[in-house]
This record gives sequence, C-alpha cells and structure tokens, in this order.
Amino acid sequence: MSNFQTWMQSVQHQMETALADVLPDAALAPARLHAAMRYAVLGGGKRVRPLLVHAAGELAGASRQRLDRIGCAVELIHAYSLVHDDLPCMDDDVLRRGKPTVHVEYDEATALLVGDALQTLAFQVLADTPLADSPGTQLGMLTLLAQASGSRGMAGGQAIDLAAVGQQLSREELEFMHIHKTGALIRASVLLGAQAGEPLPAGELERLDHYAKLVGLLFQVVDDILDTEADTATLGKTAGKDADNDKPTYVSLLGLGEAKQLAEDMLAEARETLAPMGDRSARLEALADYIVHRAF
Ligand code: GRG
Repeated sequence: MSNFQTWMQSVQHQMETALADVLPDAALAPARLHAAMRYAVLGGGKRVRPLLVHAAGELAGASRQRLDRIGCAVELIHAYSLVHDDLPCMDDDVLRRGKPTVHVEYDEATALLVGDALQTLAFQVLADTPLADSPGTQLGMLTLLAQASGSRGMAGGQAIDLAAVGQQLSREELEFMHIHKTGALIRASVLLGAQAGEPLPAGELERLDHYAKLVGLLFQVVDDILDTEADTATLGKTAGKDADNDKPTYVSLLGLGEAKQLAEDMLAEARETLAPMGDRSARLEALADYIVHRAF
C-alpha cells in the first residue's frame, strides 16, 4: 500500500471515530432522531471533504485534533445535503451509500429533521472549541462555512440544479451551478483546513484557493462520468436516477471523451498550481489524482 493510501485510510478511520463522538448518543432523547442522524453519517462515504481538510491543514502545520473537528463540520454539512437531496421533493432516491436512504429507513419528517439537526451541529462543532490561533480567524471560518453552505453556495447551487431539470444549459451555466452546488463546500474544506494552522503567505493561500476551485469542479465532472458509465453498464437507468438523468451534465454537454479530457486537463492545472509548494502539497496532489482516477 502506498504512503498516500495508508494516510487516507488512517484519516478515514480517525474521522469515523471523531464523527461518532460528536454525534448525539442514540440512547439520548429524542432517540429516534439521534439514531437517524447516526445512520445518515456513520459507516459509509469516502470522506473526501475531511481528507481535503486534513491535507490542507497539515500543509499549514495545524494539529490533528483541530483538523478532525473541522473535518466533522464539513462532513456533517455534506451528510445533511445528501439526506435532503434524496427526499421525494428533490431527487427521490431510495439508496445512498448502499443502504436505504434516511426517509426510506425512517420517514420523511425524520429525514427533514436529520438534515436540519446535522446542519446546526456542524456549526456547533466549529464554534465550541478553539480551532484557530485567534478568535477572529475562527469567526471567519464560521462565516466561510455558512457562505459555502447557504444560498450563495451549496443550497443556491441545488436551487439552480432543480430549476435546470429538462433545460438545456450552456457550459458556463453548468459550471456556475456546480461551482455552487458541489464546489463551494469542497473549496471551503481546503480553506478551513489551511486556516487552522500557521498563517500561510498570501501567494500560497491563493494557490490553495485556485486548487480548491479546480478540485470542486473536477469532482463534479468525474461524478457525471461515473454516472454515465454506471448507466451504460446497467443498460438503462438505475432505480431513483430518473430525475438525475433529465438534468444537464458535463457528459451530455461535451460527450464522454471530451469530459474525460476536461478532467485530465483540470488535474494537470491543479498539479501545476501546487507545484511551487513542493512536497508539502503532495497529499493535496494525490487527493486530486484520487478524485479523478476513481472514475477511469
Ligand atoms: C439539499 C441543500 C441541499 C443540497 C444538496 C451536494 C448536493 C446539494 C447534493 C448531493 C447530490 C449529488 C449526488 C451531487 C453530486 C456530487 C456529489 C456531492 C456526490 C456525493 O458526494 P461523495 O461522492 O459522496 O463525496 P460520499 O458518499 O462518498 O460522501
């Protein structure tokens, strides 16, 4: 196993423990809501966003404890978005991470509350212990996560996505949607990790920001490629994917070959962006590579 794979598994394992610790005990009232929150978050997922938090935070010399907490905050926001995205009023999906979705396993009202409670827990986790060298920096981190999650970030991107069903979008419009829907939280993960450590030179912060924006879009291009390949492999639409398939994607816009080329080009740009930081950015580079090559 490569050094990167060993590191990735150790962070994933550590995040599972950290998430299990910050989530309310399922024995505490209201027990059904707490059990459903744990069901939504634990035992699945690649933990890409916490991995980005750790890789960027290590580059800035941040402690593992701080990065675990920040990783929990972004993963809780991500888990909330998946629970709400799966609801019948949105994508109406029945399976997530190989298990019944939260509204199928529990019920719709519980799934709505699970999302709400995970979102507020994320901000609690980010606020209730020192995570940066100054309170001002930590306040800025809270603002960053709020902006990345709200109507000018992920929730706004989801609104644009819902409005785009059955529409033809230009490449610019598709990019705008994904920068918000998927990219904003991925970008925030990198920046939050970096802010938990020593102040970085402005040039390095700009490089990290550019890398984070590229990886956010890259993630979605690859997700579109994976969806297309999964649909092709099963010779048709998979259960619960009908709404998705009416939405414009990079593959429907560019074709599979060009979408793969776009992913490779963006990966090359991400590598070039990190290059001046040398070995300190090796894990961020390996993560970008992992995000792209899990597809092909
Ligand atoms: C409901 C406010 C609200 C927002 C939903 C991000 C999002 C917005 C919905 C997720 C739906 C989706 C499948 C988007 C495509 C890209 C994506 C975020 C995939 C899932 O993320 P992964 O691959 O999942 O990181 P795991 O399970 O590994 O955590």
